Formats: sequence, C-alpha cells, structure tokens
Amino acid sequence: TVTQYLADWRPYPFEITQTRLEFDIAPRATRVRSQIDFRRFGAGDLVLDGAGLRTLSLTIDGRALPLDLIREDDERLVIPAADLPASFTFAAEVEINPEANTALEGLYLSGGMFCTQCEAEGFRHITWYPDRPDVMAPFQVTINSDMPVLLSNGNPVSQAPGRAVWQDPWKKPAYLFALVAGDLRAISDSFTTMSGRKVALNVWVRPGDEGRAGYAMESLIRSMKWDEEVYGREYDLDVFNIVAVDDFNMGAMENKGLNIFNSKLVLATAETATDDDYERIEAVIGHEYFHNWTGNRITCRDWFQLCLKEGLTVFRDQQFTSDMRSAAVKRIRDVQTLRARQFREDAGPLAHPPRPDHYQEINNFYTATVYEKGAEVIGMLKRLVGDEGYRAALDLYFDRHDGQACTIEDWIAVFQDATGRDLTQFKRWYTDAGTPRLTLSEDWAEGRLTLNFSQDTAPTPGQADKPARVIPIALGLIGPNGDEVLPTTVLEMTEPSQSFSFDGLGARPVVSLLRGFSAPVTVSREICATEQALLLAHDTDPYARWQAGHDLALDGLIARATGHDGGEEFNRALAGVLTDATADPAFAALCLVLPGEEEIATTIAARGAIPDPDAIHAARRALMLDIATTHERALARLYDAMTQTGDYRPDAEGAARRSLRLACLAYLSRLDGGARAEALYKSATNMTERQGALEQLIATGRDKDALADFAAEFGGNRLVMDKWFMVQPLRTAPGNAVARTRELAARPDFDWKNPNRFRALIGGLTANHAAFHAADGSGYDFLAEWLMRLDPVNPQTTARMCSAFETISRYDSGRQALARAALVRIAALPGLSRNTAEMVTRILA
Ligand code: HT7
Ligand code: ZN
Repeated sequence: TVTQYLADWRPYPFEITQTRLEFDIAPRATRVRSQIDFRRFGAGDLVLDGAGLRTLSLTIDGRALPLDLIREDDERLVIPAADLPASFTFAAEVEINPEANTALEGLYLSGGMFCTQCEAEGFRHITWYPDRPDVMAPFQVTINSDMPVLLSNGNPVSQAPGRAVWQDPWKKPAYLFALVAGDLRAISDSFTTMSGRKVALNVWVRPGDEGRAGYAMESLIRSMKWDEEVYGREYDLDVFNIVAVDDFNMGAMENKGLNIFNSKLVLATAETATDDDYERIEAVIGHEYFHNWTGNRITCRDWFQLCLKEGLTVFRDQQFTSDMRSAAVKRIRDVQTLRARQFREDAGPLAHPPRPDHYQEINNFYTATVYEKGAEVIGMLKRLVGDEGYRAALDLYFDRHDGQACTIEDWIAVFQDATGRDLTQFKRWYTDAGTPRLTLSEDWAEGRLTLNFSQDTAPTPGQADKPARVIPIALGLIGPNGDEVLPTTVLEMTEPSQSFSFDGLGARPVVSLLRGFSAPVTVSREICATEQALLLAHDTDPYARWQAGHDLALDGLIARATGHDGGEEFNRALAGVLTDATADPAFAALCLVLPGEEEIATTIAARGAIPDPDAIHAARRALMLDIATTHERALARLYDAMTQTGDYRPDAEGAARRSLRLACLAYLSRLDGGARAEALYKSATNMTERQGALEQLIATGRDKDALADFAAEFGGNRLVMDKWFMVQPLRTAPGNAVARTRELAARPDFDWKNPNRFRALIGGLTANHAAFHAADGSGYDFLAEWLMRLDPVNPQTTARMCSAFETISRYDSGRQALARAALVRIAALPGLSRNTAEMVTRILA
C-alpha cells in the first residue's frame, strides 16, 4: 500500500486549455471519448490516472500511442516528455461498465438512472485524466443516450432527443465533473441574482416524487439569497440543477451546476420526513450550494487541503442554519455533534489534524475532524479577528484566489494580510491532532478573582509533542444572586499556563466558561453542583447554560454508573427548566435529553476509568425513571401543551414544540409502559411524532402492532423504511438488539447494497452503545461479518463504518480482545480493499 505525503506534492507540468468528453451511454458498455488540449507548463512526462478502464485507443495529435504505456496495475498512463510537443491534444476512447459499478465511484447505475460521483478520485474510473484537484479546465460534454433527461455541468448548448451538449465555462478539476442520464421529472423555479441575471432552477427526481421536492427547492432559493446577502457571492451559470439518487455513498456532491444528492436529503413531506430530516435537507442544500464559491471557484491544491473547502463550507452552512432557525439551538446541536463524533475521533487511533500530512486512501479522510473541527477552527479565527476582520479576510480570499487551487497557507495569509494579525501559532489548529484539555483553577481574595488556566493535549498517532495553541476563551461572570457581573469577554490564551484576574468584585462569582463553545477543547475544573445549577438557571449565554445542566446530568450519571448515588441535583434543577419550558421549548428539550451512553462512556474514560456499558445503560434508565417520577405532573402537562395544532410546518418553532413533546414522552413512557406513545403513534399526522412514538414503543417492548402497521403503510417508500430498519436496532433493549438485528438482516427487503439501508440497520446497531459493546462480543462479530460482506461491493461505505471500532481501547480487556479478534478477521479477508485495510490497520496499531 502506498502512503501519499503532503511534502511530496509537485505542480503538474501541464495545463489543460479545454476538455471535451463524449459519452455513448449503455448499462454494460458505455463508451467515453475524450479530447484534452494540453499545454506544457514545466518539465516532466505526461502522467494520467485511470482505473478499471478498457482502453480502446490513445492518441496524441491524432497519432496512435501503444497501449503498453499503461503502467502500475493499469492505473497510470505515462507518456514520455520527449514524445510531446509544447501544445497537443491527447485523445482516448475507453469502455466502462456502469452496471457492474457497485462501489458508486465514477459512472454507475442507480435505480435505472446513470449518475456519477467523482470526488475524490472517481473521475479516473471514467477516463484517462490528470485526476488531481489542481488541474482545472473548462469542459464540454456530449451525451448520447436514449434516456429522456441528459445533464452535465455548466450551461446547456443543445438538447435533442438522444443527444445533449453541455458547456461549463468555469474551469474546474475533474472531481467536480458530473453526468446524469435518466427518466426524471423536474420541479422548476427561478432565481434572479443580485446583478439581475435569471437562473433556471430544477430539482430532478424520479417520476412520482415531484410532490416531495418542494422543500429542497425552497431551501435552494434561501441559500442563494443568503450567500448574496451575507458573503456577497452570486451564482454564475444560467442553470442550477439538483438530482436526487437513491444509491449514494455520502450525503450530496457539489458538482459545478449539477449537484447530486442522496434522495434522503431532497425528498420530504410531513408524512415521510422528520423535523431533523427537514433541517438537514436545508443545511445540506445550503452546504452544496455554498461550495460553488468555497470549493468550486476556489478549490483545493491537493487532497491534504480538504478542510480548506469542507471546514469553510460547513462553517458557512452552520451560519446559514443559525440565521434560518434558532442560533442558540444550532450552536448547542453543533457542539453535541462535534463532541460525539470529532472528540471521539481525536481521542482514538484514527486521530489526525484537520490538515493531515499523509494518507493511504483519501476517502478515509472525509472525517469529523476535517469537516466539523475544520469549521470550529474557522469559528475561532472569526472570534479572534472579529466580524469585520473576518469579512475583510473572506473578501480578500475571493478576490485573490478566484479560479485557483489553494492551500491552508493561502487561507491563513488572507487573514494575516487583511487584519495584520500574526497567525503563526494559530496554524497549529490545522496541523496538530488531538483535543486540548483546558484546566481551570481559581483563586479568590478581596474582590479579586484569578483564573489560572493550563492547557495540555495528549499525544496522538505520529504526534507525541503538542506545543501550546492559541485558545480563545470566552467567559462571563455570574454573581451568587444570578446577576451577570461580567458580560462576555474573550481571553486569548497562548501559553501552556496563564492567569487572568478580575478585580472589584463584590462577592465571589461563578465563571460561565467557554461561552458559545469558543474553542474545541475539553474542560477540567472544580465546580460544585450548586454552582452548575446557578448557571443553568441564570447564565445569559444559552450554550453555557445548557452545558451547565448537561455537566450536572453527566456527573450524576457517571456517579451512578460507577456504583454511587447521583443525579439528584440535576433532577432538582429540572424543576426550573420545566417551569420555563413553554417560553423556549427547544432549549427545554435540549436540557431534558440526558447525555447519551456513548458520551458517558467517553467521559468515564477521559477521567481515567474503564466504562462498563451495561452499568451505563442501567444508570441512564434509572435516572430517567427518577426524573419521570419526580416531575410526572409537569411532564404530562407539557406533553399535552405541546400537542400539534393546525397543519404541520417544518419550521423551527414547530420543531421546537415537537422536540419538547417527544422529550417528555421519553420520560412518561417509563411510567405508563408506552400507553401515550401508542396513542401518539395512532394519532400522529407527521413523521416526527410517528417515529418518536415508535421509538418509545420499541424501548418499552410494546412495538409489535406499530411496527407491522408502519411496514404496511410505508413498505413502498425506501426512505421511510430506512427509518424502520434503523430504529429497531437502535432502540431495542441491549440484550435483544443483536438478535433482532440479525433477523432484520435476513429479510428480503434488507437491500444491503444500498448504502442508506446498510447504514440504517448496521449503523443503528453500532449506535446502540450497550448492544454493540455486548460483553460476549456478539455486536463486534455481527459488524465484522457485514463489513466483510460489503467490502468487495462498496469499500468506501465499509471503511467508513469501521470507525465503530475506534473506541475499543477504552473498554475492559475482555471486550478489547473480542473487538480486536473481529478486526483481525476483517484484516485477513482476501482481496480486502485499500480503504478498509487502512482503517483496520490504524485501529489495530
Ligand atoms: N464534497 C463532497 C464529499 C464527498 C462525497 C460525496 C458523495 C459521495 C462520495 C463523496 N466523497 C466525498 C460532499 C460535501 O462535503 O459536500
Ligand atoms: Zn462539502
């Protein structure tokens, strides 16, 4: 296996002035003819990438080339420099087989529709090409096919039955190429840009799905408007097409002018999609649209720079959602996601910096660290340079780098140049892996509070030493009576240890630390339950307020899971939350949901102990029962008060009420054995409540009728049935979950080659903490069995799901041995993909 190193990057010695492609589409034998105009730029041979191509002919300026120039397992074509003039046209004819393409990279078939996925290195499965992001070119694409709808990037040049020609005037790397040929229907609209150009908008779906694409279209229009208003970015083609496909390895893809989406991120109606689905659709439509500037117009020089486009675009989509919905709720949810996915990654064998400096398989680096931590790093930058500095830096970025393939150094330079700030130390956030731990101790004397901070970061694979980073610490001070005595202030920590003092304080205040989650760090501090309860009741910063309650709950749960009493203070503090709940239902719902089992395990491990998944599960259930018993009347009142009235609307207000209702239901179901859940299941008019009720019915073991009813009603809807496949392994009691998942996996409608279905069922089990980590290893064995089955079919999805094993070293030796044995079995699979081999090796290291 070859490791790629950032330090080995060299400029490509040619530029491409025009790429012309012609496709004769056929399921088993698609012909691809290419003509690529090259111009020499530096010294060196012409090296082209290809994979799985049946090469029929190769020419330079019409002169045939011998096919034995193809080297290295048929994956590289090297044409010696001596045979090449300064400018020339390279042409190739190849044949590819979309029907056999189950890996879903390159050109493949999904439900009878031809579509492509080229990021990161899928284009080489289509034809010979310099498949690297720094080689950018205008593309002209001709599609010959009897499919009624033929789409590619850019603007349409001509459309006739059986033949369409598309021209993309904006130069782009091959990873942004896309082609779609299928029997599709559009819902259409238009958007007039800020300079007055009219853009035709289409969301393409399968016949019959037209009525489910309206929210995607509305989200697109909101995104286009927002990017103009907030970033001054205008769309730059005559058309913008979105296509929904059922078989897709990830969420969506930002191909220039032709975004391709996993259908679950396009199709939604109240009856089939939850509030979370709607929010995610809006966010991902925004994300892919925002890539048009941060990714497409300005792209990455090499794949090590992936967070340049992904971190920035996630940051932008987070801002967009904050503006469209509730900023406080969005921030809390983003922090929850970061902690659950990225902190976990940073603490284990797969830890890597947002900008890695080596990889074996780039598809394994589309991670929470590159995406979510990449976004957090930009949030810190913005906090350090201020809103105006940020805007100036972004304007400079767009001006200076439009049309270029850039690096993190370019990105940092625009901030330095626009603001005059030295960001040398800040750059460590990009190059160093691991989550810093921020420790706070306090001294109080005569009206002066001194905060003594220290930072340390545990070693990560390949990085033993972790010098201090710049940490923006936003904090406020809350007096003992609940008044804020110091509004939000940002301290800049640059040293391993640093103290900051606040004078003139009347009484000792409580520190509201890391407001807005101002840095992606963990916090270690002495704070008692009374102080946490004070913050939960009075903090003016919604994130810090929520965090105080969450920490209180977490401490209680950990005490219980490790054989002590705990959770009483949180239980008591909830009285205040429940009293105020109707004023801000979303916030109350967030406070009511206890930390998950995975987070409890992570925190126990971070405190140096071995988590016991069964004890954690039992502790969480027991605290829920205590809370339900203590607050039964208030919970029941709120549950009724949040009843759906009027038509379902997928907006933040409606979603907030439903989330509070379902949070109450989870507690009440512990007392009523699922009676309310059963009634709600029957009366629900929307999928949010329907699924929420179903989850409680499964958790209480009262699910038989509802599950049968659900399958009968939605059996024909793949996306809704994915939910049915997911909630069962996720919510079934740990002792029965693996057996139940096995039964579900044996069903004929467990179409495991479809990534959504595979992730729903198998991912549902891995998200059931106590079930996946069953002491007998049955969860590990089950996952390994299915990963070994999927790997030859779809290495990308297999490799991504290996990360379920990334936490094994925190458990007891028995579990560790069983998980390792399962991984060793995967590693020994003959013909194991490079993707999965890399993941398994890193986890076992
Ligand atoms: N830029 C895209 C990343 C991606 C991808 C998408 C779909 C299928 C396979 C993929 N590999 C990489 C998605 C995004 O971040 O916007
Ligand atoms: Zn992206």
